Amino acid sequence: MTTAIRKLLVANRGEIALRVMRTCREMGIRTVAIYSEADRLSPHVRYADEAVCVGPPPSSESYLQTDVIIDVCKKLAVDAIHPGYGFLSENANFARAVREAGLIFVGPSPEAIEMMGSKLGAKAAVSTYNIPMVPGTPDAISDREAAKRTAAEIGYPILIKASAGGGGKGMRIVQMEQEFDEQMERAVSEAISSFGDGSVFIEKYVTSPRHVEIQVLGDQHGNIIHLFERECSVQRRHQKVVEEAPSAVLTPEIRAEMGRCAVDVARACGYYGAGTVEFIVDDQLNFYFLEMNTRLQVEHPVTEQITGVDLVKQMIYIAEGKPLTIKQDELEIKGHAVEIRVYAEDPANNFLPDVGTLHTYVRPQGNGVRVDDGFEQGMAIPIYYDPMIAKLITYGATREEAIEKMIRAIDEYQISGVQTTLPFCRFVMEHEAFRSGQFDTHFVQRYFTPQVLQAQPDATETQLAATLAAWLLDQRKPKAESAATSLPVQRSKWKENRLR
Ligand code: MV4
Repeated sequence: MTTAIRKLLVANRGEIALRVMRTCREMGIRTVAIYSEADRLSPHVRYADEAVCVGPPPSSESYLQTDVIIDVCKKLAVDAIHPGYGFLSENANFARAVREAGLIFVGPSPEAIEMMGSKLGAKAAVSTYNIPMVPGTPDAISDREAAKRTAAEIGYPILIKASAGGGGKGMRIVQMEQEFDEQMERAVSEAISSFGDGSVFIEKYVTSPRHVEIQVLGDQHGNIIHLFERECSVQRRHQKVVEEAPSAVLTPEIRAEMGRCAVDVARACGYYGAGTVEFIVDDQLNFYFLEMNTRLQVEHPVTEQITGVDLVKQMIYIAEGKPLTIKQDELEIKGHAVEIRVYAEDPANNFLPDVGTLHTYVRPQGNGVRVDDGFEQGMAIPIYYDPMIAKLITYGATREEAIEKMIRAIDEYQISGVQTTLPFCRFVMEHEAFRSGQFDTHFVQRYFTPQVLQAQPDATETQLAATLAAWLLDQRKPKAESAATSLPVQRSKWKENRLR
């Protein structure tokens, strides 16, 4: 049975809310935005066909208000809710409440969310399939001495992980047996305080892993496909900074094998919707299943670029109950895509959030450049939410070309009023280890110091002042005589905001 979605509410904000609404518009689906008092002027609010304020700025009083959101759906005759990422996207109770209100949740079943929300649950679910996992304990640790014996068997260093954890929270490295008790106590108390669940397990610590994840799509009829991998090893404190597709190191054989495993992981939990199966890959290219993310991910655009598949469109079709029309053997990787996350953070100052007003905000354009953002020039970046300003995605025939386009696009990007991670991303793009593809999750730790940003080419302040003066003069001329209509683009300190 299929149910047509005519009107969809996006329970999110910023770039992802816009991203989802754009596809809805292409599909002829009417859109409803929700927004907090801090987001009244946001593009996602203006883009939507209708918009409703759901509360004060803090997320807990607005974007996380299940009952309020469902009420809005009833009042406005909404058929479906897309949760985006973050907020309520991986909240099984929310998905259940949506279903019980007679609405369509554009995502997986509450049962699948629940199962994969627990790392131990996920491991148990896939145990009947032939999926490589890091050696460790299959259950929550109840007997510490038994766990120590397991740790000695698999060999130190080991990692203690919280079953309910995510994004590296509640994770502890244990280098040797002497540290075991202390780290175990820390891990458990961190797990209890962060997740209200003290279940932990241990795994052998893979010392120099790459983070490679596989995008999957499943329909409600049991068809599951994968859309190849994304490599997300360049990250800082579990915050991804650069993502790309495909990975620079996978062979077609390993890719096919990982894809098959990812499809089995999805099958193991009766998955439908878009999901991501996360693996770590060691320096011998052995891969191990870690966990599954049951949402549309921030970095999904790189997959869209190399496959030509609109993932949000597929999510909507799946939610309507339609069978997948894409066949696995019809899919192929075409070209290469790179994404960087542009944050309002100061890379010269330990990446401290630097929220403020976007005095200058001019996006890069041109062939192979995609910018997914939720801001406009003059807007303030609210302190209440994630400080991501934009995702900048470039696409080229080869990895080299995508990287070259990225450097060009970073140089075109003009942001002033806040410090951003653009100079840091430029550093990554220029780095030999990144260029060669020989890097792992320790890339930032290993190579980045704030000093490396000083070495980047840029205009002197004098040059910049001259450029600005010329532009200002030009602006005062009558329109027809005007030689330039916008600031000339050069490698400048605009993005580093020296003129604030
Ligand atoms: C690991 C690991 C090494 N060995 N598991 C971090 C987040 C969570 N999703 C899994 N993580 C890791 N699990 C074993 N057995 C190293 C990491 C890890 C990591 C993984 C992916 C991307 C970035 C990372 C940064 C530090 C540690």
